[in-house]
Amino acid sequence: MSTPSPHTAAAAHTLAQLMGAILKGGIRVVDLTAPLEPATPTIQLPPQFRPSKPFSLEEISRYDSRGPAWYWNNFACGEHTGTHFDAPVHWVTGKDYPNNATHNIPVERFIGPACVIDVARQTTEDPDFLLTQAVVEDWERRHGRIPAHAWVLVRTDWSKRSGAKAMLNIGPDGPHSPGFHPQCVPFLARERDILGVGVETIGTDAGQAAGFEPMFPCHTIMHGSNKFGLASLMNLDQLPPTGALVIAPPLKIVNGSGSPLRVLALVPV
Ligand code: 23J
Ligand code: MN
Repeated sequence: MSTPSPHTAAAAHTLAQLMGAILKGGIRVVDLTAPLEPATPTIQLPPQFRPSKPFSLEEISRYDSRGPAWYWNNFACGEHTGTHFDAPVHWVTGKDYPNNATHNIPVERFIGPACVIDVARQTTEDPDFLLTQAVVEDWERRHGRIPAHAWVLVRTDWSKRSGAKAMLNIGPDGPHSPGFHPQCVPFLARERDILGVGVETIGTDAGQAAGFEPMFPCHTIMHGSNKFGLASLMNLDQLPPTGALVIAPPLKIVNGSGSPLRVLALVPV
């Protein structure tokens, strides 16, 4: 081994301090992941489009004749099931970026500071509420400018709705759930150069976004800007507006468009 540089020593100190704070309680680890089970709601697209499989478990053995000392399952689900990551290659607008899939995105881009924008009051009053640039700029006047390489997490309290029916909130004209105003997405992606957005709803776009111009603007413009999405997050009410660090690495599926994942936030106490 070569002689450690002063930089290495400083970095080792930083990591030791981080671990110490996690163990002693100075930093709390908050799980932003929803339970993944057959009841986990999946996105409902208009009927002309092919649907995604819900989550299922199939027991291989459980300490029995099929495997006397071990328990394990096969599982099946679409890549975009439950708490999941959207890679740029998921959308046609992001298909030509290099390193745009789950296996080849540079791993540093899975970790970033969280800017948490609370619009729970607005979404309680209006399930079709759309986050606008004006609301983001008002947040910035109170909490500072969104830095580059940040995760922008939108708190709607949607994850407190229990069951697929309340989450999807489907009416005669399709689903009703909050999302992004088409004009806000280029602001976040290009003027703020964020890593991506995270939401509590089943997808990053509003329930009614199939009919927006452009169609599904968050997917179209975020992935068209080589940015990511995180959907079906929970516990955003446990995060401060700034100061938390979010870790969100998807499974290394070769040529994956996304994957279910565990999302953790490190929060100063
Ligand atoms: C496919 C088509 C439309 C949408 C989605 C997937 C998602 O929300 C997703 O999970 O990426 S809106
Ligand atoms: Mn998705």
